[in-house]
Amino acid sequence: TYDYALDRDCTTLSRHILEQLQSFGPDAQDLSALMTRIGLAGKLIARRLSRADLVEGALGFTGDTNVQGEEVKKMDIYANEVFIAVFKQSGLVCQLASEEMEKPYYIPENCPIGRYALLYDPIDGSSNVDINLNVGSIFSIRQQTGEDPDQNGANLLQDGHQQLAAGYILYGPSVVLVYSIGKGVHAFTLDPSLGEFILSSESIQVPKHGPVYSVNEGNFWQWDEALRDFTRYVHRHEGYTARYSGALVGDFHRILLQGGVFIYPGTVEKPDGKLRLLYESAPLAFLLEQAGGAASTGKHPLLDVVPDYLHARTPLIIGSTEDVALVKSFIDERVREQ
Ligand code: P6P
Repeated sequence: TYDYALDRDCTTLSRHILEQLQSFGPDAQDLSALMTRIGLAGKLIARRLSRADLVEGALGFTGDTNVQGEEVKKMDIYANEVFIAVFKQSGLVCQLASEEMEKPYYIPENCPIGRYALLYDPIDGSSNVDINLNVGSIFSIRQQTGEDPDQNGANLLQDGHQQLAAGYILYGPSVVLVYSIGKGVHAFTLDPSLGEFILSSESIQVPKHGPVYSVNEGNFWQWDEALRDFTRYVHRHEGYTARYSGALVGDFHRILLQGGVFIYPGTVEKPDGKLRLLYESAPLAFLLEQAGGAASTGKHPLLDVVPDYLHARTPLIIGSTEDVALVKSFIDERVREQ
């Protein structure tokens, strides 16, 4: 008899990619190799996180600040170095752009021009590391095209539809890698006994509506009136529940699986919101549209936005189509009144 459990345990990331692409051409091989290396980065970071309190020098601050103007944590630097180390000799990636680096990192040696660019947030939600709550890594893979004479990532300023692959690794009770190469959204769970990411959910579809709204209501006083209208609505209507962990990847993963909406709006202090387009919002928007959801800045579809700067921010409203539409209905109502 056919052993489905054994076959499932053999469905690793690389095998799954080749099956998705139904081709074994150079691009398929490249994407499979790229995703396998993303998986290796995830394993290395997961290993560090799982013993962070016990590893001398793993936690705490470096004393520097990053492009966010946030204090840099040692775990941010370690995770950033992991991605560079993993892709250094790949011969696949020429450009690495990260929240932790003002300018992209180039891998000149053994790297034919016009290969791939990796844009990533190595540890998102790192404030959660010290209290052992979930954190994540977010990644986006693009074709490296065009010149970057000033080495500031000018060739990466493209809309989100151009992404070849996108996804995240959620470091939670289990380590889950979720990816899409434009053929649906699929989740893999790290089996520590094998040291492999094994297929756990295929072709994930986000519910059309969900009970969860995920937003930091502590910023209520900083929001536009439209967001306050939405919040008053969900406060007054049953069937909604608030869930917010302060770490984007975990909050997003809940929306992907259970439906609802995650919002990081513009605020008085940060009119364009806090989240970075190219390596936080756009990869998640790519995934969610593949899963039948929606993502908006409040004014435009998120994937249409072309940033003017590598670390550009946008407001983010992302989740079930009906819930994103509800938030937008309050925005549009306020616009009509103006
Ligand atoms: P706030 C973490 O610093 C992060 O970038 C995201 O992971 C998270 O969604 C957001 O910021 C939380 O920001 O302002 O609600 O604390």
